[in-house]
Amino acid sequence: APSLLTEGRADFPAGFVWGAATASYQIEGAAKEDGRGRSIWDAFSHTPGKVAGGDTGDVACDHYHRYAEDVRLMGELGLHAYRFSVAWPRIQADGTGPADPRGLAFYDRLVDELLAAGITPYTTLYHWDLPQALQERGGWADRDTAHRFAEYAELVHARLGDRVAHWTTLNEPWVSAFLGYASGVHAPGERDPAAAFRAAHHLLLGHGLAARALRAAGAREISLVVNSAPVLTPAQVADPSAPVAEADAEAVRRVDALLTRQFLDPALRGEYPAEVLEIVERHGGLAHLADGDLETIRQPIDLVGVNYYNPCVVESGPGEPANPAWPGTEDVRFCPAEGPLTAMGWPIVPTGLSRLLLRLAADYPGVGLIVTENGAAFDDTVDEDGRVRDTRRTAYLDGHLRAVHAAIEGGADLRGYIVWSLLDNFEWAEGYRRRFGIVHVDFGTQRRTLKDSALWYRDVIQRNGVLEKA
Ligand code: GBH
Repeated sequence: APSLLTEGRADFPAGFVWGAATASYQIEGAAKEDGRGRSIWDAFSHTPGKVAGGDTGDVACDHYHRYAEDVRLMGELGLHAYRFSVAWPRIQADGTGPADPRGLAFYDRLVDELLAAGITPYTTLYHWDLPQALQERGGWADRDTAHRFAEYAELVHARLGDRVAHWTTLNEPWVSAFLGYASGVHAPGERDPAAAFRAAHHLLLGHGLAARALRAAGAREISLVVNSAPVLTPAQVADPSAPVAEADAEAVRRVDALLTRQFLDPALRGEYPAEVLEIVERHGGLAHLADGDLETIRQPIDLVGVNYYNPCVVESGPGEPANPAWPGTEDVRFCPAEGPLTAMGWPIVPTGLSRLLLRLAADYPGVGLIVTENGAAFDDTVDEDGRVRDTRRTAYLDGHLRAVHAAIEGGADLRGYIVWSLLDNFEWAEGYRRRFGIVHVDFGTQRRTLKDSALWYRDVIQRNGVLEKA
């Protein structure tokens, strides 16, 4: 019922997992410490003009040194789970060879600190910081990177697997492939659609090889995290049952195939959608798809992690060139956002999350779902009394939690909700000017301040639900 999305009390099932997330390059800093090699994000952020304000992850939240304080904050919030990623170049400086014990030791300390605080670690193996040495050999556009990734995954699991049960192979392969190699807005900053489709396939292959290796090593729970979104026409954003003209439906199908089905169909069904193969064929061809790849990619996994921020709004646009991040979308118009926006300029549409979760539950039965990222950037400041009054973030989170609740009521097998992000951090091409944290970070002093949304979230976790009013 739509009322569930907007009002009333919503209680979550017993055992529902409440968490917060970060990623290595966005928070750790200590870019040259303990043998850490360079990643594609070090190279990219140090290239003038690539990141707003010339910001880099050299220091970030200095979490590498302040992890114990950060875990204490997590404890204050009562988090059940902390989702973090491992920086591959801390484990293998150039992406190959034996593990560096100093890099492993950092994650070892972090995991022990979490467990001592009663917080369950959710470990992501790849959140975009590829060793630069592998990029110089082609990066994800080269097939070998998939094999290197599986070896790296085994090294991390060998050290942490006795204490970490929850393993994610990749965060958002669509972003790695299409913002990294097609639009060039992210590292490595290439603009080559054929390379982007090869990267997408090799990321999937890396996922399959790593999932197989993790399973053989005894990993308890394995997941793939995707950035997915419902693809809607402008009319459908306001009214889910609005009629859709056939030309618009075709635009919607193509964008959805590229965004979601390109990744989940191979991973969960062992096949690419026909419309994706047809687009790949026109962008460099299919020679990189080897016999047996789809069997490797389709490994039994336990969960799909869903990162949701906003719907993707498109309609038919005869004569439109392809969006650079979306090769194959000629004749599609990507519609500008309307209504209330976050500081990223992203529209706030909580119903998009319930639609998305119910759709994934229906199309990919038999795999659990977990929201691994959801959150919003606003221009937060610390008031004189030391408070951060981020009421819009609380309202955003409240609305999206109601959407998650509605999806559970609708039958989706939803295991938990992980907010993006624990901390204000290095927001990729936007640098530090965009703040997603429920904890404010003063990047001059590294002082952390719980925002009002963090205090609200603590109460949500404690009562396992949201009240009548946020
Ligand atoms: C996530 O990615 C990341 O996992 C996280 O590290 C990051 O900090 C967080 O979200 C906030 O940005 O239509 O071509 O312009 C963001 C997912 C998917 C959001 C693509 C922007 C627009 C693509 N992104 N989306 S396009």
